[in-house]
Amino acid sequence: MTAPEDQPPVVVPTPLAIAAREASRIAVLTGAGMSAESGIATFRDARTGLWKDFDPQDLASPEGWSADSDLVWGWYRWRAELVRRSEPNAGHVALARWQKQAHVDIATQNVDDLHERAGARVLSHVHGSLFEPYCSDCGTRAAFDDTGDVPAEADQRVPPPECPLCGGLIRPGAVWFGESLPEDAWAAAENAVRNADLVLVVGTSGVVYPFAGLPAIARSAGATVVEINPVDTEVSDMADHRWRTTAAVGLPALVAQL
Ligand code: BV8
Ligand code: ZN
Repeated sequence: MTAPEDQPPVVVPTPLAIAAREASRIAVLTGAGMSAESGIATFRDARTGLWKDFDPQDLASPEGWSADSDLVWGWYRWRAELVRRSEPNAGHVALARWQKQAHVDIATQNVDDLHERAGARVLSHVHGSLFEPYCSDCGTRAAFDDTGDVPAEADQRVPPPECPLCGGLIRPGAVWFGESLPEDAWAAAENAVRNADLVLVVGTSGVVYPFAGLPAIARSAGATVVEINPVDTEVSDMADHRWRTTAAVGLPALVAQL
């Protein structure tokens, strides 16, 4: 394993370096790849993807919940514990640092809290949060820490807690497939990309709509769009520049040269 000082310096592509220095409003759109270097599995990377053991429609959907709420609750509770035991990576820290010196809006698909734990403000969690469970009947928010046992395995069934007000089942605070995004979160994300000079798309496969439509909206509004991702994605053709690097390598180098 070569020590970091032996690594060749990361060269920020010049057009991106200039755009980042000149932009007065920046929007950063993040997906599961943003948290990959914190050890949180992504959704679709075959070898490690969260869904390698499960069919996403079985778990991240209202149908999955009504079919087996113990399995769904156990999977989300296990994921929340995984996040709690993880740390923000250098990419999360770089974005938090950038926010101290420029107008940087972060809109994320991620349901983890690693941006916040790095000290960043998140404008919008468009797919909700692992840490904001609520009653599936009356909608009352449940305190995450009161939500009981932590499963040892991802597929361990854990009965969801009951709502103290109405007895309904407490559900994960994530937005499932077929569910509408929280209106305020979506509006904030769309507004951010419509008003940004520079939009970074970091660590997303660009598969899930309507979030995956944001780079096109940014482009039509005149923003420079830059993708930071080791591989091509469904939204690569919406990018003016494609930097084939990772979140924890690219973002710190970009922010360091501002
Ligand atoms: C909705 C929460 C209205 C749960 C998730 C067109 C318009 C509107 C809707 C649709 C449409 N077409 C289809 C739909 C339906 C559906 C959809 O998009 N389906 C897809 C599968 C085709 N959309 C919806 O249902 C949405 N709701 O539209 O409401 C409505 C209402 C009723 C009826 C109709 C419409 C709701 C979608 C929300 C689903 N919930 N998550 C949970 O977390 O469990 S989605 C889930 O996928 C996560 O949020 C995740 O973030 C998201 C997207 O995945 P990515 O983040 O991109 O992660 P992925 O693994 O795919 O990719 C990782 C990337 O990182 C890769 O590119 C990899 O190369 C890269 N990477 C890896 N390592 C690194 C890295 N990059 C940088 N650095 C690294 N180190
Ligand atoms: Zn209730």
